[in-house]
Amino acid sequence: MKIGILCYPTYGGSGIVATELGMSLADKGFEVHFISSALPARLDVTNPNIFFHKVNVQTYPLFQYQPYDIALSSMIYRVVNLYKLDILHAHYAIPYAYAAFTAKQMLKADNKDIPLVTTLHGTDITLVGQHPSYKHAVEFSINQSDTITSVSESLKKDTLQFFDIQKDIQVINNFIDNSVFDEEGNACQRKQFANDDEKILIHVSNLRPVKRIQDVLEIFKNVNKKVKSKLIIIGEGPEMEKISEFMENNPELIGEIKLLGKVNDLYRILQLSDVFLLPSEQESFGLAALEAMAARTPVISSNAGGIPEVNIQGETGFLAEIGNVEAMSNYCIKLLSDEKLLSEMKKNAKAQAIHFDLKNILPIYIDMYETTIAKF
Ligand code: GMT
Repeated sequence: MKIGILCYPTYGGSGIVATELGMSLADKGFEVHFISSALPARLDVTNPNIFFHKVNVQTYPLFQYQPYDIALSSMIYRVVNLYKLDILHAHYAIPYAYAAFTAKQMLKADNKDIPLVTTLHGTDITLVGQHPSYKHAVEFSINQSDTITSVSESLKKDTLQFFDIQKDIQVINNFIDNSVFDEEGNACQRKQFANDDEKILIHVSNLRPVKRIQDVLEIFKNVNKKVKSKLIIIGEGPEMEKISEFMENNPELIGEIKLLGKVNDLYRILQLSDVFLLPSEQESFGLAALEAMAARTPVISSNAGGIPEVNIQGETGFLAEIGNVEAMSNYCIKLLSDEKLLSEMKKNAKAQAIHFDLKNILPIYIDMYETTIAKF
């Protein structure tokens, strides 16, 4: 099977899921063609089954906005023809499902066609896709997809609530490859971030307002008063300003908070952390929480969207209402002050990550591709 994957190249969850999925399919012998505006962050192009096609946008002074979606449709059409692809998989409805639909129309004009799978990831439904400027086109292109998948039950419910969807939505959960977490984080590394008597709290995101960074900082402030600790923040994004502002207002915490930006060895840092904070306003799944769990790190989170499908109350961590900083702080203090509870939750977090292992989810994707092609 030859599969075309359309995705964002950046560190966002949808791009990561698309890249990891494509690489795993390539390892299984499938030919996988990535079509994106830049090389996806984690893509290993040394695998002979992986191909990367960069979408080039021709800039022209007449255009106030460069027509990226036209370049994308054109590239999809070209790659499908050149490499005789069997199926297209759009990750994130905007603009991928829409551009793939246009490419299909171009193929139809040549008496050809290709099945299209669209995977809904979250903000394409719960935030951006609902904006009146996009809503009709998003709804239309989702309905034009041959198969629709969503990364959680919660996102499926939201999609059916916010859009008039005419087809079934298959839930295929996000996954994690636990085999890359097998090595234990070493003590020497831990010392780079905290003293032996300190706990490590961690937050990883693209620092957008939806992640509620202010809550991460306030939780840490409360915890730090009771438990010797450090906070590691990984990622870059528009809320960086809020962190600087918080540090200005809380100078005593400057030495306790480490801002690492984008890192290459995320998993090794997660492995030496004690608790992962995810107080998001919205989260269709919470891939970052799953990555933390695979690294044996329990999660203190909000109960937004699909998080409760991943983080289980009292087992793999604790959940509270969105914005309930006090409850999340208290849970965190409770967890970090009780070694027995902490070690139990670390074990449970890992067990939950194994439940979402790549080995369990990849066959579901392959089966879904085969069914989609067979029905087409
Ligand atoms: O969370 C983000 O802002 C990035 C976004 C994306 O699409 O890149 O993440 C969404 O997709 C991830 C992968 O399926 C999910 O794990 C995230 O929960 C989801 N984010 C939101 O719903 C806010």
